[in-house]
Amino acid sequence: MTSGTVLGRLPSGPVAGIAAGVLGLGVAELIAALARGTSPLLALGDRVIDLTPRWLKEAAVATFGTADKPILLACVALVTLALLAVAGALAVRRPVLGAGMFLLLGAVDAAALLADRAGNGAAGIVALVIGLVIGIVALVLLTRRLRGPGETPAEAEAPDGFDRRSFLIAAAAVTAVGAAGGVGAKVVTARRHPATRLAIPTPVSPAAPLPAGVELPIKGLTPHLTPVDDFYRIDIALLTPRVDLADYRLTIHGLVDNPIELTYEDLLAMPLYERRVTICCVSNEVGGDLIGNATWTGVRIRDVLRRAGLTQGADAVKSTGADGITIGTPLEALTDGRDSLLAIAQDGEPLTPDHGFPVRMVVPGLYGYVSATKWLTDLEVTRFADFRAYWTDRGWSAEGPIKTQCRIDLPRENPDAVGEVTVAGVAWAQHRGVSRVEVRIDDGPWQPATLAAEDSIDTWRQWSYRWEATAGEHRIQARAYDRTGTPQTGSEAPPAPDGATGYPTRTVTVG
Ligand SMILES: Nc1nc2c(c(=O)[nH]1)N[C@H]1C(S)=C(S)[C@@H](COP(=O)(O)O)O[C@H]1N2
Ligand SMILES: [Mo]
Repeated sequence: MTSGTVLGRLPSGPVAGIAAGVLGLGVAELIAALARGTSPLLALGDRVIDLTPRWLKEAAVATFGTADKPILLACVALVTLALLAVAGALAVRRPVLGAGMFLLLGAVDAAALLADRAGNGAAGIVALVIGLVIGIVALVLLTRRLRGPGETPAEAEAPDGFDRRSFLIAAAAVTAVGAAGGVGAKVVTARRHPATRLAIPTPVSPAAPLPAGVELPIKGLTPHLTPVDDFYRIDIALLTPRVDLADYRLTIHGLVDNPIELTYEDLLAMPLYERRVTICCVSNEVGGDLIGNATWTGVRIRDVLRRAGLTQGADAVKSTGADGITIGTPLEALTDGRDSLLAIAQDGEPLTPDHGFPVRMVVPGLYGYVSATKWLTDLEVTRFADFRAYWTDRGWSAEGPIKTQCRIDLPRENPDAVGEVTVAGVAWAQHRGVSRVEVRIDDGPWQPATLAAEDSIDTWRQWSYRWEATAGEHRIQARAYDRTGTPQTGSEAPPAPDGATGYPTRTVTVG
């Protein structure tokens, strides 16, 4: 047993624990995927998100932005690996303890699967149990090689017959089978998404042609339209709900004359509207990138509500997503004439799973957490006084109109020479419209920026400013005005409870 590799020096017990655990998890993931069950690993991650306190969530989004989920998953994976290693170390002397720890980990995961609201938790649990049995058998078999005849760990005493090389090969093989199961599970779920085979009917009301000049000819400036792949993603669902179109139903009920239930085909058969709308997250810090502009196609929410027939007294719609979220939206924003949509397409293609397939809400002028429900399954016409929603339960305000705001995107780096420097960015005040943007350098006077052509009052607007830069360090600030003539506020506030304020600021050193 004189393997000189790094692997060779790893303690065998933990190696056996990790190998057996990876095998069990891989098998469980694969079976869950094949049985259309909830992924045991993602269910665990989802539960962790649910139980994470708000301050920590905010810190995670602030620090890692939209990478918060991969990082959370990596943490869950690391903790799991560490616990598997401990189980392996225990199993060398006392197989029962090792197996017991596997069972304990399995029980925690089973609890997470039971709490799963989005998918098929039962099939996930069956898969988990099978994976658990296989993992425990592998753990016992692998660690048996490490025990001497009299229950003494082989490593310490190198008893006859212990061959570390063949042990490591066995452990590596077991790990590889588990990893293959995990990859297989990914492939199976990725192939299942049906959206690519769907065709979106031609809208009765297409989006207006893009006005000339919405795009300023400036290299490196944020494009007017955000490609789907670059579109920010914020939700509580680590486990992206996979909604089967055959089973999909949208229920509209509450304070209505006739509750209705619509299938996906029912929605496609209604008049479709296509609109460009910039949506934005209330968690967006000043200068942040949790905002994007897309072309959405869908049914007008007011058309659906009219079909159901509104009765007196309602002031809100409570919507529910397949991930279990509840969101409260002022009824007025859905009926006052703006194009609030039950969107089925983004940029002409069916919604992607990440952005709410098959149906999501898009409401011009309101932050996502009070309006942009993804994987929408239920609309209840109600009163704000009669319900609580997911985020308002967590301290965010019940109403969330988007605040007038702007962002400085250029210059991205310190200008290397004095003279003309292009300062540019985007500004938004959805459903009021942006009328003016100003820039100031080093607390000097506010100077007007050049605005790109307005697409609509529901979309952001690019702006630019030519700055005669002098050598040294400078502070650039910008502010936007909405069409009522009101400038954004300069007083600084954090995202909670209803959206960050303050001037975007960039400090650069010239020369
Ligand atoms: N079902 C569901 N819908 C949701 C959320 C969610 O967690 N679950 N998050 C909301 C929030 S906070 C925002 S900002 C937008 C983000 O939409 P996007 O991920 O498509 O950019 O979705 C909203 N809709
Ligand atoms: Mo959000």
